[in-house]
Amino acid sequence: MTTFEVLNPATEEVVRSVELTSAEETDAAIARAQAAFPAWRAVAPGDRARLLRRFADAVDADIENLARLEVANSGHTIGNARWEAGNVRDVLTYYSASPERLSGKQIPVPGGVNLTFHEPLGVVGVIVPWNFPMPIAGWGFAPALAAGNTVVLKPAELTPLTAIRLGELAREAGIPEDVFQVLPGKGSVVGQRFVDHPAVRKVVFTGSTEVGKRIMAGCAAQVKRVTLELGGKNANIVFADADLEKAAATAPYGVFDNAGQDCCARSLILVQASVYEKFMELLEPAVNGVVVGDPRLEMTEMGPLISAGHHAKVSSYVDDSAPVAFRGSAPHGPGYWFPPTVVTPPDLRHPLAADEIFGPVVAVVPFDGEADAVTMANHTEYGLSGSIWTRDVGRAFRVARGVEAGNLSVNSHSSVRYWTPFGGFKQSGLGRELGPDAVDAFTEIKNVFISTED
Ligand code: TAP
Repeated sequence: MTTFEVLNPATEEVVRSVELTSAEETDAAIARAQAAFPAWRAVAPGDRARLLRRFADAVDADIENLARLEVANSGHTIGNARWEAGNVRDVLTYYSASPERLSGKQIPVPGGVNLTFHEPLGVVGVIVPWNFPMPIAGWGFAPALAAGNTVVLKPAELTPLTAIRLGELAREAGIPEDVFQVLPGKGSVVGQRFVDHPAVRKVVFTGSTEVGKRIMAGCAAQVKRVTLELGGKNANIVFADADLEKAAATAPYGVFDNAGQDCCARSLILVQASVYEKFMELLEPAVNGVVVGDPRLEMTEMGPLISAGHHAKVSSYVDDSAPVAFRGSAPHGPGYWFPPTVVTPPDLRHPLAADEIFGPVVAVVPFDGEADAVTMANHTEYGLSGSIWTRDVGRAFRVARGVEAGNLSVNSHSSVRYWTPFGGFKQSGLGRELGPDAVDAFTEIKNVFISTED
């Protein structure tokens, strides 16, 4: 049995050693999930709903523990980590309403009665990245379980601790052991078995676009269902008529939250040229005001990066030749610290303006008019989220409809609300999570015709 030492990214100390699941153990877990499927799908809708609500209650009672685990494992600020645990509870509660509402249609046809049914798929494999270990797990397993599927879940190798705890809480709540299994391990081993094993009927993947493409290609061999939530290079468009003070004060939080390790991070700020200088003057104190430090402290707004390897990757973008406008501060000493950094690349082809850096680095580039802003926001293979700052309602709608991205916010940086659909255009993904229709993505529609003729 191989093990992995989970490190605290704020201190570089070992938090815990976790056993890694092998390919054989993954196959055995998938076989157990497959065997558990007939009984789970047969649980009466009201009982399945009750079990999910009990699971939500167990998460609610454990929020402080889950949050502290995430602070230690991922370096998330304690405030964020509490929100993330609460999000798992809320998503479970929201989808606990689904089993009793999973109705089909009665469609008028000649010669009989026609009904549609939403049938569960079977075993669903959920592959989770390290940047939001709790919420991204919940967005997959909650609707999948609600629809009557069994679930095998692979957390990221770096961040397995809260997923393991959620598995324990599910069992405490009465969800049968083989209905929801958490399998810590390597993507190339456990994740790959989810793709290759024929009993896994759907893969829900969140992570890099590069790995996502390989997962999609692998799933094609069995026409396996797949949902992909991938990267983003999201524009925050600030028009001259906006509330500039508010736009500048909030821009750092739109990108530096979770140390920029967020696929929805607004890491490209497009500012109308006529107010560019003024915006930069307002942005500098806002960036300096971001409190970076010990993520256990209530006042902290930004913690460390996840790992030494990721720190090296982010650092490679900000060498001595990088066009740095100004930087905030970060602690020295142990931990993968990186200060909030504002850069001004000359054009959108520059890697600072084009790549998903996935760290606290934001590029600011001027634009001339509304049409330029839309063209520039769309100048990327990604299309996940974005923000539009303007006081002109017509412009807000025109630009929101013009930007090729799945999740846009006007005069705000909000992307994720569990009531509303979340997902990407272009190479940011395939399919949608959350919102009222997410359960449908974990079912197949079956059509049944019953003849009424003599
Ligand atoms: P990925 O390598 O894409 O990892 C995401 C998940 O996929 C992890 O659980 C990983 O397992 C697993 N995985 C890796 N290779 C696999 C395979 N062949 N088959 C099945 N599963 C596999 O992302 P990362 O290394 O965590 O981060 C790299 C970059 O991806 C980041 O710098 C960032 O740009 C981007 N990223 C985007 C997002 C979102 S939300 N869009 C989230 C995280 C990262 P292991 O943990 O064992 O590698």
